[in-house]
Amino acid sequence: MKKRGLGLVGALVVMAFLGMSLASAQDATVNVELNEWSVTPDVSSVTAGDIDFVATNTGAIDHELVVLKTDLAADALPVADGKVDEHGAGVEEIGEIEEFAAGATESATFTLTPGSYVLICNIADHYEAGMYTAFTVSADATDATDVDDVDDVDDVDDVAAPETGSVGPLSDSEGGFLTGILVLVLAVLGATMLLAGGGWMVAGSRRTTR
Ligand SMILES: [Cu+2]
Repeated sequence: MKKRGLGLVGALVVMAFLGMSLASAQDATVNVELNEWSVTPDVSSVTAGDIDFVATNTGAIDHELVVLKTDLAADALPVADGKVDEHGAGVEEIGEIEEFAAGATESATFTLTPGSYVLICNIADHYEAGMYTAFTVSADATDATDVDDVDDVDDVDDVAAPETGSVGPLSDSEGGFLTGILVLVLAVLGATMLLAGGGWMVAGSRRTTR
């Protein structure tokens, strides 16, 4: 009985891990609550892919959901006549669920690439009243541990350059970019050494750079 119980626990653990890896894969669903005056997704980040946005208007008046890709801070988007300029400098409109009635739920699927996003309601004056939130899309080739690594890079940036203030999303992309460059340089270096017949030097360089 004990052994069978352990086997069952083991199977459940394996199933839990499988479920977690499936959940972290692309094609996620993001449930977003819209009301006066906030935009509240149930997750603040997803991995890149086709993302189903399910927006529920829990407020008393019409609202909409606009997905913007931007490195600007969520509260610093360009505004004209009470509305965010969805095609303004540094802003790219990815998709929109047109305004819909209080109490209703609307959904749409948008293909999101890695980067920083802001979710807003762009009915006149609603953005400035507070209907916005930052949203992050990470690379789909990474798993949960890689996301942690990106956070670590962000922390290092914050410590090294406190003057830059709260530019978290920017730091993430900068960190990923620098890491990519580093990996590329190491790969080219390694290939060059192998071609030169100095395979032992690659092992040496790995030891010193890691
Ligand atoms: Cu609104």
